[in-house]
Amino acid sequence: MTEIRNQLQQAFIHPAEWSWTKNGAHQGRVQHWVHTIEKWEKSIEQIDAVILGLPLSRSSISVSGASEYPLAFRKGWKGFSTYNIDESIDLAPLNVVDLGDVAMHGTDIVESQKRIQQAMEAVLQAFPSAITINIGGDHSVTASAVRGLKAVTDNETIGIFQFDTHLDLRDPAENGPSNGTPIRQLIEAGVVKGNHVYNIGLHGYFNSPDLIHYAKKHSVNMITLNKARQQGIVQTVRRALASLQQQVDRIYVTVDMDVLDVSFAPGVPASTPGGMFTHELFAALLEVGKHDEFKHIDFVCLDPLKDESASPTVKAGIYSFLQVLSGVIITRNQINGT
Ligand SMILES: [Mn+2]
Repeated sequence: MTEIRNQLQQAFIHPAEWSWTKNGAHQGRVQHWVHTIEKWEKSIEQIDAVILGLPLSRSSISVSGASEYPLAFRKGWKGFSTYNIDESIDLAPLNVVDLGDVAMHGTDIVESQKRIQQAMEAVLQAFPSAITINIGGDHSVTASAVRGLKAVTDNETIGIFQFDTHLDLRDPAENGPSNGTPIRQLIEAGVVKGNHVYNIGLHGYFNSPDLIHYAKKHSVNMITLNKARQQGIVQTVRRALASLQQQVDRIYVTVDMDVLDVSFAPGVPASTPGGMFTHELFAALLEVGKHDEFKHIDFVCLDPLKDESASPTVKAGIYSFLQVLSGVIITRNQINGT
């Protein structure tokens, strides 16, 4: 483990600046359950999922404190039990290990993004069988993380499964490596093909005609929220995942929390009216976690500094993370016949 910890450190992954002190009083709560890499002494193979914080938001088009989310995410665990009463399952048997955060450069966005890519490569090499859970940061981190994924799995075809109000296909020539351009960056770099991108959650008046034109030209699969609701959100996710899985070797799921309606997600700078309800996103993410090939996910663009005092958005973010893992354990229990 010492060697692994050194490798992570060389890839700019540092222990979280803040972590929970474990004691008996936390029994059964999320903060008691999530391990830290510093304390993990069992084998690598026993790790089911790793958490990596990507605290970058200087690259956000709207002013964003999403860099503060990894910290708020960890602090918010105390409000959650590992037991999911809706599904009658306990997440406790899953070994989830928090690797800490990628250390960002003070001012250089491109340098920070290179570090994210390098960190992702190191994580994939160190924990090849674990589910990777990236906690942003703004949506630019997805482009860096997927580049890292591509570098490690070069002969594999990667698909993107995106929950978002926006296409994120703005022109990098105009907007740089910002949170408005990650999907276009990946398409232009040949990392991902447009027809291997599925976006669920598009609605209303938030994507300009030139972006729709680009999406159509590159055959990006646009599934509007209205259409998903008509066909059932869970059904839509199931069908879209199955269809994408037939075309690619590996799926990277990216959850831009701005997919949520602004009334549910006041702590997301780009959230809008007419967006997804929290219960719809939670149901969708349970379905994502259930998918046999589910392996990689990120949660981005949540700015805890903009959240309201009762932290509705941070809580929705943590709930979303737990839903995915509930899906994972449901499928494992089915496979194991328990
Ligand atoms: Mn986005």
